[in-house]
Amino acid sequence: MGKRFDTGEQFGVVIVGAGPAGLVLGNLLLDRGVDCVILERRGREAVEGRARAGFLAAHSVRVLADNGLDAGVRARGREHGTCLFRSGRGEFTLDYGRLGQGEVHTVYPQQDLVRDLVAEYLRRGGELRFGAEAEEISAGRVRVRGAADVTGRYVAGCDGHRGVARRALTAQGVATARRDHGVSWLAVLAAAPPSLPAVGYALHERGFAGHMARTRTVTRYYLQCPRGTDPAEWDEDRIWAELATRMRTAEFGPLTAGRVLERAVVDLRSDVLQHPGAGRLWLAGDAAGLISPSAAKGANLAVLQAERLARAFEEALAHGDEGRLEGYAADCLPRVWRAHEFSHWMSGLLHGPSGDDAEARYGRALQHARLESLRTSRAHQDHFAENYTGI
Ligand code: RFL
Repeated sequence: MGKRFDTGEQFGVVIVGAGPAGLVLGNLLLDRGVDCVILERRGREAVEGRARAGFLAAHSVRVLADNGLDAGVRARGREHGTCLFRSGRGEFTLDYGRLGQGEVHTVYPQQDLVRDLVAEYLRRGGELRFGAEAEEISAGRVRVRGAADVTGRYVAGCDGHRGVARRALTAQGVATARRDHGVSWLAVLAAAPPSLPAVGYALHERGFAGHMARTRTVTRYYLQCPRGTDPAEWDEDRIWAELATRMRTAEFGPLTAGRVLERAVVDLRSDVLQHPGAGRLWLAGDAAGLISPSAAKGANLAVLQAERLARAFEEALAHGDEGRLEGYAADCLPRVWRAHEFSHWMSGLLHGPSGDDAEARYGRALQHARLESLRTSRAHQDHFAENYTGI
C-alpha cells in the first residue's frame, strides 16, 4: 500500500506501546490513511492476558463505536448503571444511570478490549512488532533493543507510566504535578461470579473493600492494605475472611467465593504531565499521566487522548498544520483534571484514617458526612453520576 502522506521517514507515526492508548491510536490512524507501526516490548500473549481495567465510560464506548472497534464490547460487554455503598450505618444503592446525564458504564475486561484492538489493527493491515522494546526516543527516532532504529515524522509515546516516552519528555524539562494518596490496595482477581448486582464500595474501620464485576465468572475485589504489603502475605482464606468482614456479610449476605487468580498491590498515586508532548513526541494514556484507580478513569482517559491525538496527527500530516497538535494539551488537560478531581474526592470518600486519636476521629467523621451527603442529596447524586460516568 502506498503512503498517503510521504514524510521522508519510514513511518508517519511510530507508536510505542500496545495498551489501550497505543492500539486505539493505531486503529484510528490506519483508518485515516496514516502509515504507522506499533512497537510493543512484550509478546502478544502477555499483552492480551493482562487483566486491569473493566469499566468503560460512555464516551469511550462512543469512540470505539464511531471507529468500528466495538464489535466485542457490543457482543459481550454488559451495561452497569448502579453502585452501592456500605458502612456501619447501613447500605444504599445509587442508580446513577438514571441520574446526572443518564449515562452508564459498560463492563468489559481490558484484556478483551486489547485483544479486539490487536485483531482489528492487524485486519486493517497495520504493522505491530511484538518483543520490540524502545530504549530511547529522540527527534522522531526510536532506538529498539537488539534491532534497527525506527523513524517517524512523529512518535506517540503510549508506553505506560514507566515508559521511555515519559522519561524523554521530562528530560526536556516538562514538569509534572503529583499526588501520593498514601494508601494501597490489594487488587484481587477471583474466579467467582459477582456477588452483588452492582459495584460495591464498603467503608470499614479496618479499611476500604471494593467489589467490581468483570464477567459472569470473574470478579475483581479490592482491599485497602498498608503501604509495602507483600501480596504473598494474603492467602485465599485471609482474603475471603477480610472481604467478609469489611463487606459486612453477616448483615448483608455472603459473597460467592472462588479461586484467586491474581493478587497484586497497587499504590494509589496520581500525576499529570503539565504538557503531554512537544515537537515530534506526543504522549497518551498512562504515559501522559497516572490516575489512581479509585474512580476507574485510567483506561478511559487513554481512549480519549488517543482519539484526540489521532485527529491531530492526521491534520499535521495531511496539511502540515500542527495547530491541533499544539492544542492537544489544552484540549485534554481540563478533562484530565476533572477526572483527577473526582478520583481524589472518591479516594477521600473511600479511605478513612485508622486509629483513635483526634485527627483520625475527625477524618472518619468527614468521611461519613460525605457519604451521608451522597445518600440524601439529589443534587449531590446528580453531580456524582455526571462525574462517575463522564470523562
Ligand atoms: P498500558 O496499558 O500500561 O500499556 C502500555 C504498553 O506499553 C508497553 N511498553 C513498551 N513497549 C515498547 N517499548 C517500551 N519501552 C515499553 N514500555 C512499556 C507495555 O508493555 C504495555 O503493553 O498503558 P495505556 O495504553 O496508557 O492504558 C492505560 C490503562 O492500562 C490503565 O490506565 C488502566 O488499566 C487503569 N485502570 C482502570 N482504568 C479504567 O478506566 N477503568 C478501570 O476499571 C480500571 N481499573 C486500572 C484498574 C488499573 C489497575 N492497575 C493494575 C493499576 C484496575 C487496576 C488494578
